[in-house]
Amino acid sequence: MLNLVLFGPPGAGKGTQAEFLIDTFDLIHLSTGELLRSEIAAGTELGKKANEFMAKGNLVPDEVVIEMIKGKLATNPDTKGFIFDGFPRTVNQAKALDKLLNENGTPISAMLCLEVEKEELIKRLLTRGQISGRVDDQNQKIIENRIQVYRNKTEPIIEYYHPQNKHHTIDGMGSIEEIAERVKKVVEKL
Ligand code: B4P
Repeated sequence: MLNLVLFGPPGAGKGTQAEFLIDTFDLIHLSTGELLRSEIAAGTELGKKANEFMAKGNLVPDEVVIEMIKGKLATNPDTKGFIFDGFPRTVNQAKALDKLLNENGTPISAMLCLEVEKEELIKRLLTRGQISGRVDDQNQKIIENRIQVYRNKTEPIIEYYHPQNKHHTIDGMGSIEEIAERVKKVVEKL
């Protein structure tokens, strides 16, 4: 089973590169951002709670996203593997994910870390904000908060995967196709 963590700051291209990986390697895409946005769109209690955090560019509490992922893993037992996009976002979430996967004997194969300069991240997200209607993409202050939250709470996860030899860095600057080619090369070697 191929279980990939697609990692990087907001706007690094996680969701974008996940599209290529799903087609090439026949994996199931689990994006916590997308799952949370569909809860918001459906007006559920979970969505209402998540929106309070997401609109400000803060992380949704660990227990909410862990429960959500747990449900998705259980409903897809026969897949060739998963792409975890935007999850884990804290060391706590990384530990919880390992626990869930180890119960099934299907650990994380690799963490693919997309590296992109801050100015480029802001440019990409503001551009998306003009068409997507996502409130968290429309305001530079909120975007900068998301990047700061990434540095403080999410980046430490690298220190969790690195000693397990699962951490791979990928240059995330350039065209979407160029980056997809780099990602593919890393995955093919696993
Ligand atoms: P996410 O939905 O994960 O949003 P994201 O970090 O912006 O990444 P995304 O994958 O959507 O964008 P991409 O870089 O592909 O999270 C949103 C919020 O949800 C978080 O802030 C948090 O509040 C909450 N949340 C989600 N998961 C959570 C968790 N586990 N725990 C707690 N809270 C959680 O693309 C960005 C843009 O760049 C796109 O428009 C794309 O077209 C463009 N782009 C991509 N690659 C490009 C390239 N090479 N060149 C030019 N443009 C490019």
